[in-house]
Amino acid sequence: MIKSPFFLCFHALVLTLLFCADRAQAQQAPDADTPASKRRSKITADWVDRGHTNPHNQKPAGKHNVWFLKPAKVWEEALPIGNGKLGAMIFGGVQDERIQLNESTLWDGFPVDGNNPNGLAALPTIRQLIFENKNKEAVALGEKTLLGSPAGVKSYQSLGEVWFDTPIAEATNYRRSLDLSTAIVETVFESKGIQYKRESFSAAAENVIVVNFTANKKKAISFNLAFRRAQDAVVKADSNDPTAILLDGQIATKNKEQQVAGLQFAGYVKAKAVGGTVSNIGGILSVKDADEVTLYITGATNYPGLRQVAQGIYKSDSNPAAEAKKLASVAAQKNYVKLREAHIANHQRYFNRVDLNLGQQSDELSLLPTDMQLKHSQERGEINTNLLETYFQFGRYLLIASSTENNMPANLQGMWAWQMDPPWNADYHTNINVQMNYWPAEITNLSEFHKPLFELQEALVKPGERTAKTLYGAKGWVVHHLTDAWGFTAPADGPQGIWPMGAAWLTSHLVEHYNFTQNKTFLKEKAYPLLKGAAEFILDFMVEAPQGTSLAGKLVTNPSYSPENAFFLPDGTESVFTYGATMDMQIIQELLTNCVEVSGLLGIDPAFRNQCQQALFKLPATRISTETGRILEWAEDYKEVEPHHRHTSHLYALYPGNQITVHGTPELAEAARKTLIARGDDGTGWSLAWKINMWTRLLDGDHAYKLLKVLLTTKTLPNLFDNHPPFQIDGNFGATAAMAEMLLQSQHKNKDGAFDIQLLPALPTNWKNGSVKGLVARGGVEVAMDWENGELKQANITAKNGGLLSLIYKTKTVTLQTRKGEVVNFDENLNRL
Ligand code: FUC
Repeated sequence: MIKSPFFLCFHALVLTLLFCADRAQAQQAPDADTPASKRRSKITADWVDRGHTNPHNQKPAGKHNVWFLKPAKVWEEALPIGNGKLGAMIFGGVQDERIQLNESTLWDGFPVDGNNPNGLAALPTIRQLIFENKNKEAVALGEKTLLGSPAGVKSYQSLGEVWFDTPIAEATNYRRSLDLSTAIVETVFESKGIQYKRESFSAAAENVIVVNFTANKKKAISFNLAFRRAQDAVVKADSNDPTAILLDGQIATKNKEQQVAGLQFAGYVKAKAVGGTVSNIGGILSVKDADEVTLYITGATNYPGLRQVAQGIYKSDSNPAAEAKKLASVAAQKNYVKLREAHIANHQRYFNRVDLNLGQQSDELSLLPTDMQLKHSQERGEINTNLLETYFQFGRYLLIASSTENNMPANLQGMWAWQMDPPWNADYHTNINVQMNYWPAEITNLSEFHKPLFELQEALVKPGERTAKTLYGAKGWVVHHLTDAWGFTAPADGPQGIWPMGAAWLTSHLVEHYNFTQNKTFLKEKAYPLLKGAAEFILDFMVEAPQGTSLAGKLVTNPSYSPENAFFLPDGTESVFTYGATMDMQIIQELLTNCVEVSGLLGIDPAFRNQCQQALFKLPATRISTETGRILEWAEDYKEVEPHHRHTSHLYALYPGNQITVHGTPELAEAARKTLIARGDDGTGWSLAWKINMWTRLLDGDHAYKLLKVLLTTKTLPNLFDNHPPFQIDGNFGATAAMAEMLLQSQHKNKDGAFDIQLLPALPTNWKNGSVKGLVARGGVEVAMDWENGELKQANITAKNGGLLSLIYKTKTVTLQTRKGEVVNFDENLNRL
């Protein structure tokens, strides 16, 4: 059944409309409660429907799958694959398949100098107005003089979509699944007695998406395939290759001179068939009567890469169409089975490092497809452990798929976005979101995947130095609350964007990378220059709070802002601008302490170390409100406009920072607890994930688990993507990190300089029996352990770097010297075995 291009386009339009309608539905509230008496039978009924009537629809092999018994109707049900550069969402359609594509460098825009030239002159007045409580005037002047132009970034965009129509109208025994341990999406079904199978994966080595079609009968595979993109591209046949089509485009964004200045991009699909025919007439790729087909889907842009951007090079002279074609052609020459095996081996090198078992599960529930498991979890208000393990591993899977070395960091949607202008441009938000993406990187043994975040920092240094100088007359580099692929560092989006703390926060990730890996070369060559530059800015930016203010004589930030909450001034008006917001001071405390420690460790820069040390003496401490007993969010005890605000910025020192700990600073920890209670147990996806980490740091595993349940049952989409709403990936990463920290923490350095490694510090009562292997503690220590009835049974510690080891379980502590690579086993009382 060959269809015309017009038919395909029309068909695509109809499906898009259906898709939009379904999207609206997908945001609706979960199903109503089911009475307890009916629960079991309903689960069983689902199970019987699913399993016993046919052999195909059984739980897929592999320990952790995200799987369904029907094709995706909406994007949020599709399954993500990616290699850090090329990603796709696989819908698993039978008659109509949709594969939505992303290339991680495809950003609208180009580099702009958005720094407002009036900032520096106005800064002293803005500061004075803030210190005098004339916040309204300060905001008005700040908006005029500090906000950048353009006041925002352009968007990350979808590369396009591959659609195909098949003559298969109906299918039975349908199943689609993403096996997290192979990173392969499989779609299987039967039609007219023929069994069909499609496998899709994104191979990292070849940078290609491979889709392999097989059937258990010869000549059974026919389809027509088209490329689509909503704008800025044309689709054509490859005139030199009858088995391939090309999507060729350039983002139509224009520069000041009205010339088109957007990135060039290309997509390419090549089909290789066994038996049958392949043709590419009119930009439609047609496969007829094949025994087996493999598609090689590629994409490329002329974005040069973050390393080049760091050197001020913003375009490469590559030809994306030629590059995409080359990638597909090279991959097509490889043997499919070998290519597949190499892909699995590469993925498992990282993925298999960690194994998590949370004990007994309800067999009935764990046999169900993911969407049904989620539905039953919502009804029962309890999550079966199989789903939790899968959710944890899904977070790791997503990091491997969206953040590979020498590629872009994971953005607000990782790398998966179907729109031309996704929510918040799918950019890099630096006031929580991009940092949260990387919280699981070290502790869940994916340290390599942290690196794109460091490359982003390097790309922001030069533009960040310009912004620091132009707006604040300061040395060093600054980043405000968001950035993009082009080195955007100016304040954006409104007064809340005048928050010059992005660089300072980002650099904490460099030190954490060192803490976990103990890589001194990295510390010296990569981390320290970035840290120093961020600190130089802060030292120049801070001012002494004048007499009459509550932080008189202390060094503070001004203007300052506590992302993203507003407060009431004493006269009842609302404001966001202030001085010395608690979060700023906590981030600065950490940054300057890091500079002192790192320069000391490296034995360099004594003068700068001393400067940081002097500033540290003059920083205000985190304070507790005498009225509420909570951590003060601002220098003054203002009332917040939104008491349940999603950001918990003033608890930075609890997580991801480490200045507040239960044993080291018990009063602050108690105030942090009260703050969390006041903020409430609800929130958007990432907000819940942050709070789960905070409850975990307060060593309250049950409260953390309570919020994890809220996250899974109210802010998780059918494909397990986090729902802000809408989809935003940070919540996935944040919750994965928190689950790891329930089992292992190491943020506290003891007086001998070793990190205290706490085993099972916040184990929820519910996780009675279990085991984990491959988690990593600071100091470069790999941990495996088992527990039973909520008690440690044994622990197995690999000291990858050797040195002093400090192990804590409940009230027991052991310290011992280890050799590099030494493995030490402990029993339930921390006695060596
Ligand atoms: C922060 C949050 C928003 C959203 C955006 C991408 O500004 O406050 O909720 O997550 O980032």
